[in-house]
Amino acid sequence: MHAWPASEVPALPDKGRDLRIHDTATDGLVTLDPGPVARIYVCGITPYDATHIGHAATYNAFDLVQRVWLDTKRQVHYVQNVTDVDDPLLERAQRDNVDWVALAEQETALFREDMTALRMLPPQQYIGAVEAIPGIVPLVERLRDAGAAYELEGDIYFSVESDPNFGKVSRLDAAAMRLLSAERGGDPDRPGKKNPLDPMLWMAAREGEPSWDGGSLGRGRPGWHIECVAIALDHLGMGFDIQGGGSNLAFPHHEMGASHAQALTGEFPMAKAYVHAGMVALHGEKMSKSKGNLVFVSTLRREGVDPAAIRLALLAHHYRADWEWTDQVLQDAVARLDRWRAAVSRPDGPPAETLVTEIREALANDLDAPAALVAVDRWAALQQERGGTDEGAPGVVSRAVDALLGVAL
Ligand code: 5CA
Ligand code: ZN
Repeated sequence: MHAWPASEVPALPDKGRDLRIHDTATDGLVTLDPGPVARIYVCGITPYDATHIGHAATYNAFDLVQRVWLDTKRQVHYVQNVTDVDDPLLERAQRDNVDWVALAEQETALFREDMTALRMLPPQQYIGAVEAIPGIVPLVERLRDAGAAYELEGDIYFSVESDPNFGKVSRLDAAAMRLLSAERGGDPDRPGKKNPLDPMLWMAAREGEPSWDGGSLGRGRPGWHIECVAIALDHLGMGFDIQGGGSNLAFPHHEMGASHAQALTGEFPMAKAYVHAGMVALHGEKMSKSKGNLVFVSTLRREGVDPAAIRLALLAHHYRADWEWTDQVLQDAVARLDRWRAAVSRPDGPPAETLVTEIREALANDLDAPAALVAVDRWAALQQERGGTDEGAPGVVSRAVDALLGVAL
């Protein structure tokens, strides 16, 4: 499917620093050395509702990753999926008595608009699960033929015991895994499974549900984790630099994905770093489509909130932190945007070179966007209090804020 238009990224003088980022699998900071083309896979939305602030915060983190890489004068190969067939989407369509395809298309279109408004860089490949099915079927067949998968009443399950590295991405104990499996789309209590954690690779066609030709698997639809593995391996290959998503994807989604890939290729890990963003809450609870405690990006836009202010509100929180959306968070961002815009509206100002270095260093240090904002605040305060004589400094600041933080002043 098509992605969304790219906003221009101004080139800055010299080069930024290499990215050091937290990897869930080693629970430590790693300095990535991506080569001339950095490769990143970010898990996309399940399009049954509009983009909320939690989604936007997660995509903001991985947008910063790309901006840091681009600033090191590398190219970025970015792939994102759309989970355009899955239980929650079908359930929502049935609840609202709408066609599931139309619902997915409508919400994906809204997501593209939101991403464009927020100046998130688009992926080079934006791939729906449905369009990936012809590539998924042979992978499931291979897993089955290699003994890493088994059949249960027509459904095909992956056997986690086939993978010696199972557990190394999320590093959770068996009890925690079992709990999260039940919460996050698994079926640990289904009788007949070899291991309660085994995830489905291929679900045999159910009455009244969409299904596709699965070759020797029979008609059905793909499991969630194999969808992302098939798309990532097809477009990026093994050993790409980052797989990203919110922290709720570490287990089971990214754990199972790494296992599927290990069973298919004999290699581990699929991604050099597993990077996870914190969860955004509203009224004390994680924002989630299933709970309905949501603030939508599109609602704020409709109310006339400047998308640059939304972006600044996201950037004010470290990507790994869990944080709470409040009116105050937005008001602070609006005020900050006003201050910054006033500061860059003059032709000259305080020197900007140090500021560019500070933003670069903050982001290279595990995407410390809050520190980058504080550095810009300092420059803006100086400009307001004393001004400066460096001609063109405000332009340098504008370009740096645009290129590195995705905020158009
Ligand atoms: N389609 C799958 C990934 S393949 C999925 O998780 N879709 S989603 O629509 O539920 O979530 C999209 C992304 O937003 C995921 O990375 C998820 O971890 C992240 N996300 C969901 N809720 C929040 C939240 N409250 N705060 C931060 N990130 C969130
Ligand atoms: Zn995914």
